[in-house]
Amino acid sequence: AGCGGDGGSGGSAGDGKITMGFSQVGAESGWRTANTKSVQTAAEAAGVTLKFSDAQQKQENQIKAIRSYIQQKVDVIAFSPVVESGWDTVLKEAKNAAIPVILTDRAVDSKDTSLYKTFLGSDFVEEGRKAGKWLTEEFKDTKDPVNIVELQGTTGSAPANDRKAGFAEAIGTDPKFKVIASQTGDFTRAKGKEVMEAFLKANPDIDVLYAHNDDMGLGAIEAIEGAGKVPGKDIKIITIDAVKDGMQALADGKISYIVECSPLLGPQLMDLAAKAVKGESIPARVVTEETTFTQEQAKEALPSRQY
Ligand code: GZL
Repeated sequence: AGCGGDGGSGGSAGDGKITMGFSQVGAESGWRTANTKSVQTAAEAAGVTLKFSDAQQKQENQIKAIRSYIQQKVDVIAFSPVVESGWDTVLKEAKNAAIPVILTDRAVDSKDTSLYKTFLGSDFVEEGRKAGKWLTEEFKDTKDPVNIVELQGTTGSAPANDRKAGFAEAIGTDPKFKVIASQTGDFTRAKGKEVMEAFLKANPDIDVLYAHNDDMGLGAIEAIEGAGKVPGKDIKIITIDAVKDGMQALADGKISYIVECSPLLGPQLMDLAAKAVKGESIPARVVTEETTFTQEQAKEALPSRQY
């Protein structure tokens, strides 16, 4: 890097190093843990000074964290918005302070897209479509109704809204697919188990569980086994993420199919942040590369999974 010079706003020590303020959703799932590790490791590797906060899945904590990063005059702010709405005010404050903002993982529904430089993360509608497509394939020869229960992610979050929409679009092609119950499990195992217990009590003949993440699916497996049913056999289970514990359950035949959602956003985030701080143009949308796994593919992939 060149001589000291002005390394951007007050956040950097003038040595070209940048300071990033990162507001993380929380620590609600295996995915989130892997995502946090990816961001922290990538910051270290990129020589980015990282100020990191965990919002315990509360929007007001994220807003507080972003305000404190503005006060500290960091060079760049990155965050994963726990829900889609309610960000315009604080994002306008960051814009007025001339601090670039990068959305990672989840999106916001702000109409004013000048409030952030880019959104780096998965296409959650496509993830829902992939889950639905597998189901229509799996049950293509079935004539009877296919009763589906759905464990939604955090209410109001982009992944919950979009995974629900994508799945509904894919199964909407055939009226035999019936979503007989759909409720949030807040992306956690505990809540997933609790809600699945209620689903099982109210619905004797569930054929399929569609869970918006592995963790809720793993909690639901405990409920299914507690009810004396066999997960993967009596009730087919489709989840999204492909974290290690989910992949193990897939390899063990308890989960039937997993749509991957990669949490490894750290390196791309640091590249985008460095460019944003320098005022270089960056794409408004960077979509994560990710795939899907059957039970056989999980057995092959497990040994080399990073998370
Ligand atoms: C998706 C991410 C979701 C994961 C969940 O990108 O926001 O939040 O699917 C996590 O496991 O809790």
